[in-house]
Amino acid sequence: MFDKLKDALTKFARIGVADKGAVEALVKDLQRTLIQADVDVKLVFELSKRIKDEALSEKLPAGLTRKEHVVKIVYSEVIKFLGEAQPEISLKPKKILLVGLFGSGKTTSAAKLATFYKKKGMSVGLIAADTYRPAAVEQLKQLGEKIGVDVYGTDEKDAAKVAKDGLKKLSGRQVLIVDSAGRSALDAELRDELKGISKAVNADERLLVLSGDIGQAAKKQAVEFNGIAGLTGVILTKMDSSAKGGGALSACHAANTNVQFIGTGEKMDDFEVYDPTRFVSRMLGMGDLEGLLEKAKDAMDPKKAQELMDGEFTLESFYAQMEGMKKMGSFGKIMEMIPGLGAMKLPKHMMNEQEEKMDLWKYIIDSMTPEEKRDPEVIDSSRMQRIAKGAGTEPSEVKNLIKNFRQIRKMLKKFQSGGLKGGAMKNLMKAMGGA
Ligand SMILES: Nc1nc2c(ncn2[C@@H]2O[C@H](COP(=O)(O)OP(=O)(O)OP(=O)(O)O)[C@@H](O)[C@H]2O)c(=O)[nH]1
Ligand SMILES: [Mg+2]
Repeated sequence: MFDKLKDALTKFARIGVADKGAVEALVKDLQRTLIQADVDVKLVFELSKRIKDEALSEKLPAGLTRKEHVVKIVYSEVIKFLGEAQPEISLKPKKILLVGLFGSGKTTSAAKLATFYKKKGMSVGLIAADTYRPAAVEQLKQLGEKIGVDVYGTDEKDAAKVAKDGLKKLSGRQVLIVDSAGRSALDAELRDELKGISKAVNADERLLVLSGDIGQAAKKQAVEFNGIAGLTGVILTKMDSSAKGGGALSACHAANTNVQFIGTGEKMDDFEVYDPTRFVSRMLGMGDLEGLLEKAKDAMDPKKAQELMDGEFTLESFYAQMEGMKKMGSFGKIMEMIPGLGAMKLPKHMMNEQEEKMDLWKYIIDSMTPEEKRDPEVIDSSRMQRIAKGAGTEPSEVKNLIKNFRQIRKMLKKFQSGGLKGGAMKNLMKAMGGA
């Protein structure tokens, strides 16, 4: 699902003009991908309508091209749709009860949660209250041993009693996590059992563990389990291996449950707090677009950006550009954040050099005459000697600066005249100028 969404946006970023046809094509791609990810069709159409309406009728905010505007809308609508609330994971002492159907990942998640809180410096205990599946206690004990967390588990068959005894036995721990048994469906037996455990544990957090691969069926389960246990949150597992993760996420959101954690693999560290912005950024393959635009505006002098756009590219504007980029973070990372530009990589050595050598370059440029700054091609070897001396460095460094300058200039020229005219680079420059 994620790759396809990325592809759709990259395709969109590459087209010339973001007109009605282009927006409609993008929305179609989006629809197809979301439906394949098992998102509820009705929700998909609501989402596409909102995107189309906003993208085509809203006035453009200052500083954004139509294309950037559309990408931003897609981005924020998808976040809203998958649940934009950032879960708050408190580090207060607490009791956590995990519930869910067979094989959803409860036991694995119990150990992952234990690892999570242990890393936060809290003492943790695990309680094996799955008295249904024969090997369940042993499974949790093994996991506990691996991560260095005490596990309470016995042969006792009454799950509520196990939970109670375990809480007593491990009572000094700050975080107590109770694993429970699953069934293939939420039948009367499981219902009764969960009610019993719920009462015995009186947990601060009651988390439903859902496998991402069930897609929109997550909604029904979330609603039903909520009715029994009064859920405080959801852990969505197998988000690494499932094409239906998007469907499960949107279903949890539609069921008014908040996804706290996502499981992204079988290892204990394959587990993270669900961060909607980060998740969607990764999914759409464009980093934190809004953050970038904010930062870019602060970092770049609009006049300098305009000079670049007008093709008046001198060593001084080159320097200003580099400095702006440096303020924003690594050059390479910034390129990756712009949809469509990620693929266009600058030579790596160049980015590193440029970041390290900013101060030296400033001295070198300061030692040049206005004529040399405007057109470094006039710099012959005797001028190079003089400039190097003035900057307290070697002529080879001057040469190196000019080489970098030429490379960027060549790239800019290509953008200004070539196939990407009016495209991604222009957007980048415009974003930097903030106008
Ligand atoms: N790829 C992947 N596999 C996972 C993830 N979470 C759990 N699994 C795997 O899913 C399988 C079932 O996990 P369990 O933790 O035993 O599930 P359970 O809900 O405790 O199962 P029962 O106790 O039988 O109800 C195991 O093979 C896990 O390794 C995940 O986030 N990603
Ligand atoms: Mg289990």
